[in-house]
Amino acid sequence: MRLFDEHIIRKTKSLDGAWRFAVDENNIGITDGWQNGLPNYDTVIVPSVWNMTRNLMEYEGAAWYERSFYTEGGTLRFVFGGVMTEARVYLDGKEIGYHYGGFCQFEIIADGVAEGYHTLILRVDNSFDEYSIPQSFVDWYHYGGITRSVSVEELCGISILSNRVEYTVFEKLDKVTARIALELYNASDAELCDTVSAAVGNYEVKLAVTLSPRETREVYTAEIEIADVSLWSGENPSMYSVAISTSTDDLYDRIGFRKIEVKDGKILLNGKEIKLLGVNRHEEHPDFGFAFPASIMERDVDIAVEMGCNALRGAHYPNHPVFLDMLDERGIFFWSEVPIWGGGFDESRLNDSAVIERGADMHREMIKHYYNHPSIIIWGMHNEILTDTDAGVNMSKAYYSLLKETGGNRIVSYATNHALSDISYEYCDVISINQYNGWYAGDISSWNKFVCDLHAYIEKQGHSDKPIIISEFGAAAVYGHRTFEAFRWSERYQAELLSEALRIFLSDEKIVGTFIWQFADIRTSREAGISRARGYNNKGLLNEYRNPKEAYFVVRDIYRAAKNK
Ligand code: ADA
Repeated sequence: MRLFDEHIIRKTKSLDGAWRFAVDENNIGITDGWQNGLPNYDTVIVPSVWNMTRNLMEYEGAAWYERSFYTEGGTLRFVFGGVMTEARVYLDGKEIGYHYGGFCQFEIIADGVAEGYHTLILRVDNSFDEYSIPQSFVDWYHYGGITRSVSVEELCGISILSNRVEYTVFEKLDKVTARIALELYNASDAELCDTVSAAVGNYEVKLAVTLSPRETREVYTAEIEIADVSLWSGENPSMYSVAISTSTDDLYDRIGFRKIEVKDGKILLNGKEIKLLGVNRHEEHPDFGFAFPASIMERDVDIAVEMGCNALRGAHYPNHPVFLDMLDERGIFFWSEVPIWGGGFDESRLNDSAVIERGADMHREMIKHYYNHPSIIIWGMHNEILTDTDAGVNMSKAYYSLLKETGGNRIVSYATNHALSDISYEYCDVISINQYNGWYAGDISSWNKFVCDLHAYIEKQGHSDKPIIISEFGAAAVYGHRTFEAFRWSERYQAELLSEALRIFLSDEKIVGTFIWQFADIRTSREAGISRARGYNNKGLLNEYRNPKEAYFVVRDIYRAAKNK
């Protein structure tokens, strides 16, 4: 699902709605042949998380989904917006695909499908092992299920599987040259020749292609030069339509052109300095989990804008593409990352090539699906891993070059909780610090000294040319705990801490962005919940139902004033 139609010619059909569902607590499904049909089942609505089903709140493990659908047959492409976390997909009893990772779209092609009714079955598993990303110890909830929309498409002839608009903005910012990378697929058993037409706005190019039967190939269009370009920015979120077609297929998308760079210790957007007034947001809601409704996404954006925010960090995983569409349209900057979340990864995990490769795959997938969003100005490679060890350095080095080489025009960073002992700062464009003075360590007045120590440490490490983002800071406040005195867990204390921290950060030349932890309270995992009131991470400016705490209004006044400076 996007905010616009992706196809006009291609026949697509939503598979959202009622599915058969069965929990496989003892993991007997495969041996008992559930891939051929579920023996017993309830009905659930997809997309959703199973945790919202009565008595499954804490269920972790395997569960099965089944649905039948009608097709005119031929080559089918199943599109899964998100399945938490591992998916095995069966069509009429035959396994047609496997995917790992809960937060990115994946697609599976099945050819030679006959006309008529067919059965699609998924085995979904959200349990953890030593190779899981994230590991089981995280500060959010372990939801499971088919969390985003499912659809089936009929492919015909030379089909367009994906696109990536690569571009360069000219020095004078008046012109852009772009070429589109197209992933084409021949959905037939014969060699086919066709002409691909690709247009960005009114600029069109054509490309003749010949593909062998069932071949998938990446091709580039010729360069398109766009004169008098209207660049994308916070104030002017200009977008161009992208329209690609062959004689039998089509794909529509959008692109915004902009130039983001780090220069002289600043972040420059289209040559002009920007400061990021941000907040971290989980795409989670107590009633929907990760199957987050688009209408609430929109409300979240409205609330963030009203608060004076110009940036959001999608902690700690790729957000729904519709949310990114909204940010593109509203000119809000976004930090997107994969769920490599510190806590659970010890050095041996970080050094494990299977973990490193799985993480790299997640980065590649995020780049593939989110490349054209102008709002994403920062790729985050991981959060709070051991970047004060060689294992952390190696992982950062590998992901930094992957994201720089293939991630388009973006800043690459990671969020460290080792501000004064990190040894990986070489492998980021901006140094991003998670720090909780006044909550886990010291009191509110210790921020001043911390910031001085930070500058000194970064200088000693030889990176004083790099700008700094404070990527997390905050305090927990239980919603409604409104008191005269400011003490931990009260709304007043949270407001005072954020106000003092922001006063220091916003007046510091080298700090170019602040991301408050966090937008709204979130349900947290059993492990983390032990030390968290209500089993929630209560550091939200809003509670989980989006009602504001005192800090929301305090931050709103500060951010609005900073924005208008
Ligand atoms: C970490 C982490 C967040 C959250 C936060 C906290 O920095 O990145 O996900 O757990 O701390 O509230 O302690």
